[in-house]
Amino acid sequence: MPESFKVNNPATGQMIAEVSIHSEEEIKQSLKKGHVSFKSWSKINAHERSRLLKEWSRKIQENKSEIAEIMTLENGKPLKESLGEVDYAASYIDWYAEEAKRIYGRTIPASSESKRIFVSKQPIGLVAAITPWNFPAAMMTRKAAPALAAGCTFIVKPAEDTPLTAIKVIELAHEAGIPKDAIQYVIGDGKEVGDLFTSSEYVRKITFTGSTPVGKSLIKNSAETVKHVTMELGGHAPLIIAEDAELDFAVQQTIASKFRNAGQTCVCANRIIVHENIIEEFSRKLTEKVKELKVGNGLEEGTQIGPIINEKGFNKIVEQINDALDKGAKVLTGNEFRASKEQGYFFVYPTVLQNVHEDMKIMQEETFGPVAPIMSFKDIEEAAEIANSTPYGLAAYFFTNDYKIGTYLSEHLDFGIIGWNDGAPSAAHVPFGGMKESGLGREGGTEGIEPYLETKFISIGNL
Ligand code: TXE
Repeated sequence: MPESFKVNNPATGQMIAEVSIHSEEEIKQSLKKGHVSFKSWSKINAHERSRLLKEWSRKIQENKSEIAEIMTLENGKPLKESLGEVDYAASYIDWYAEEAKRIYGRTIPASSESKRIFVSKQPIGLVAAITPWNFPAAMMTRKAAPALAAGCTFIVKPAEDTPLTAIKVIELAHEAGIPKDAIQYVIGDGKEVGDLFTSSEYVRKITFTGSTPVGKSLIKNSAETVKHVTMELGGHAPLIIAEDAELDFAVQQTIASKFRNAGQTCVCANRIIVHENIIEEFSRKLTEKVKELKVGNGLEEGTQIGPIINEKGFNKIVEQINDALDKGAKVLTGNEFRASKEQGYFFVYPTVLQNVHEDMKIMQEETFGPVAPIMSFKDIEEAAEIANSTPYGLAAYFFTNDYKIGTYLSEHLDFGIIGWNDGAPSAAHVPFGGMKESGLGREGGTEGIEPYLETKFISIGNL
């Protein structure tokens, strides 16, 4: 195993830092520390845990510009989006700082006068998280905040492409007064660290955001020691435009959903499904707006589309576009690239494809790039069928002011997140997560703290 790896700026390919990799022994030590620290952290009263979380959030806000700049340097997203992500990341800490004080038990009426039955909630123990590079701060705080709020201790392995943001945010947690061993990070290869996490006797829960195949292997490995799991995996969001939709609004929301983070989000609209009577007008309006999007280095003023994170991501996008073109798709704009394998940067210009059909890879596999494929439907039943036709079930969007169509789609789309006239429904106070192969469990909202709690019932007899 190499002793360090390089973190590169995906907009230029230049190295911005070299990060030391933790040895197997160091990782095992960190897991032990997290386990030992659970005994003291879980005993700290909820109001004090809440206060420490609020202080962490305050420190993140205080260092907002620095964190955002680090994020843009290692992830490539436009600085404005990075600043937005810092707020989003802090909002999970704020939300769970309050939820810490609302972990309630229950009293169950007993079947005999001499008995009392209580139900209590208690933290499950050390939580190990593996996070992706697309939201390097928020994907971590969305897990760390409810874990710490519940009284669990937390250890994270950030993605190899973007460890710097996570390191900075965790340093701020320590500065805020959260004990060093209660929230830790380890740096290393995904598979190697993942195996140490899943095989560790100290870890009681694995929480993961990333690709579906890796999620499946983590679930399998976690079964050995029956760990709790929360999985936020890939998505392939449909976005349906009904015949009556307000087209300008729908176009604006489609762009916001599809092209944020250069299309590298698990909830971004990947399959644009438009009523046949309006497909020409919608496609024209969308294409006009997409042509205006500015591609470039995320640190430059006005950039809206940054680079693709790495060569692997770039190759997958190009392969999907080529497969669609081979099978008859038509390019309305885009299908242009600025990439250098030697220098290590990969830009994909925002692309709109028409004449798309379901047997193209782009309609079946998560794209993770700024490509909007458009296909048509005749009636709303067909639209729902197309939408449900992949193994994914994370987010789905539709645009209509017809309450019957809206109600039908809300009830028939097999997705954990539904945006009805809303291209950006995610927030700290709502339950985020997928059905089918998009995952297990929910993060955010009141639901998001449950996975960090055990339920215990206490029966008192002979009273
Ligand atoms: O994902 P990986 P990659 C999807 C998206 C993207 C594709 C590949 O379609 O194009 O996945 O991206 C760690 N055991 N999503 O390669 O490999 C890895 O170190 C344990 C959707 O980046 O899943 C990193 O920390 N961990 C997604 C994290 O898993 C392992 C976000 C994600 O990497 C591991 C990212 C292993 N065997 C990609 N192998 C979303 N849901 O938003 C890797 N990792």
